[in-house]
Amino acid sequence: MIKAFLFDLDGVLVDTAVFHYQAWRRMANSLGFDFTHEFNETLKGVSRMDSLDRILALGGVALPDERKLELAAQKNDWYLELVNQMTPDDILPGAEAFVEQAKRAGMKIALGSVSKNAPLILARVGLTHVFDAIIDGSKITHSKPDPEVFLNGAAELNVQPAECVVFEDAVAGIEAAKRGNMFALGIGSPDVLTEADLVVPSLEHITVAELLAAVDK
Ligand code: B16
Ligand code: MG
Repeated sequence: MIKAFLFDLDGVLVDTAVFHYQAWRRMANSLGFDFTHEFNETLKGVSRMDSLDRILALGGVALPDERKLELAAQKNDWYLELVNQMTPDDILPGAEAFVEQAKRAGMKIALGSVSKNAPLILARVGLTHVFDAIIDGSKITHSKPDPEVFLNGAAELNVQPAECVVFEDAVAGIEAAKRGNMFALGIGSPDVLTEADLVVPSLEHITVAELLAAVDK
């Protein structure tokens, strides 16, 4: 029986992926190269330092660790300039209504994000209070596709992994959910999220009752 919903943040509740893309591009441009929206897709759910390594590898740039830490800090400053302009209007369509529906249905709710900025983002959009547990980048050692973030969420909610549904927009996040033995609801395209148990375009397109019926099938 499903007892808990574990929500990814970026791409499920808010669209911070566009801000990550702008800030990482600004950094790549400062080093003399660029990258595409398609490449940005592969960074979703990937931690800050792992994202930096992937971008530098794409640009063929090798740097000492000290310089990499400086670049990551610079990117984060640029990213935060954008995050600090967020308001409750930046919650993705259907997300808040769905979470409220879930709470009324008695579900426990956790956040499972590898972002170290997750608490700030939740505060900006006014969603902090809906969560029974918040697992963010400061509480994990492995980014998605490792299941750690979701397993920690289940443990903090005191439920078994098989009693959880994970809501994810990233390929790495779906893999993390499946490796954690959880039902994976993909938010996006079935052509991209091929390993998800079910895919919907957004949380506007499914109700809690429809989701629980699909899990039971
Ligand atoms: P930060 P999620 C992830 O958030 C993003 O998808 C990914 O692009 C980002 O690099 C990562 O957080 C780390 O974010 O730099 O803020 O610590 O999808 O797990 O909510
Ligand atoms: Mg995401």
